Amino acid sequence: MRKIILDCDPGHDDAVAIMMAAKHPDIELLGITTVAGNQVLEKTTRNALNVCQFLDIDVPVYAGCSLPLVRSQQIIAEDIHGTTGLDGPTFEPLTRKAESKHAVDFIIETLMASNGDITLVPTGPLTNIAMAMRREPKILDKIQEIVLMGGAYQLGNVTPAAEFNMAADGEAGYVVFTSGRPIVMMGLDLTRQALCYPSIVDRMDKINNRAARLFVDLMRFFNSTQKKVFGWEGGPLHDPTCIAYLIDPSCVETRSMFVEVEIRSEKCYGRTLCDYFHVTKNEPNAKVGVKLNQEKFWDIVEECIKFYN
Ligand SMILES: [Ca+2]
Repeated sequence: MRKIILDCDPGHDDAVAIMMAAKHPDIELLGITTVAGNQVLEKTTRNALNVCQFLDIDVPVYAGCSLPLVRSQQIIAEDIHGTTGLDGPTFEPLTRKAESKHAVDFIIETLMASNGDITLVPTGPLTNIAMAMRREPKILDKIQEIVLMGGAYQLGNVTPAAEFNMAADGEAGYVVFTSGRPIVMMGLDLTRQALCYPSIVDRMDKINNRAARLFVDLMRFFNSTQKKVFGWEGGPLHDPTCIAYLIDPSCVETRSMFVEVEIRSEKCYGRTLCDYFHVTKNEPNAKVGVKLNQEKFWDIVEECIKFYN
């Protein structure tokens, strides 16, 4: 059983990641922390709570940072995730509340009280994680592994150079990739192999439970905006690749690389420079996802949805 903290910015694919992590017997979800990203913090927190309430997930939700570490402006992805950040499904009135503790404090306290057996799973901008590392550097030795969604060694999505999470807070990415802790990076190169085609949506629809209904409502909206923006019939289910990897690492082939995040350039800000061919001779600091076993991946997603009633 793998203990994790899911640090997210829901977000359609984050919502599916929450769904998958919450009930799988191989994962113990200690807490959900939220960060500004796909939408402003107030909305990403609300979305996390809505997903937990809808699916009856009994895990505490902690709100974190509402602004990036250094950038003066928060970028959001309203064109992809809509005005709520989770457009598509309709939720009942929200009665669940976020905990009063700040996400960064929760991350620090939980790690410090642990035996070094907790994996951090960030699927949004890395602001909370970087802030925790700077506020209490002693947590570094306590982090077992960081399995994150972000970056790309090929093409970006918000700029030609950069992926959204890294472009939203490049400095936070810089802090995490220079932390010296083991990192597994699921970048766009990998997540673009997890395209959720209409046939996949129909397959999950047949499970016919609450989680399947939420998945279908989320993906129908997500696929429509992905088509508008990128021209794809199926949207990449970015964040769930992290959860699938935790459940069965064999569904993702990785390659060890030295990765650094560009923070000085105007046009390439947030670029993850991944030394694929080891040309810098720098010691690799991350395992980067290169190939997804799609059959295994969708089987895991289906398995996770089936854990609900
Ligand atoms: Ca996300």
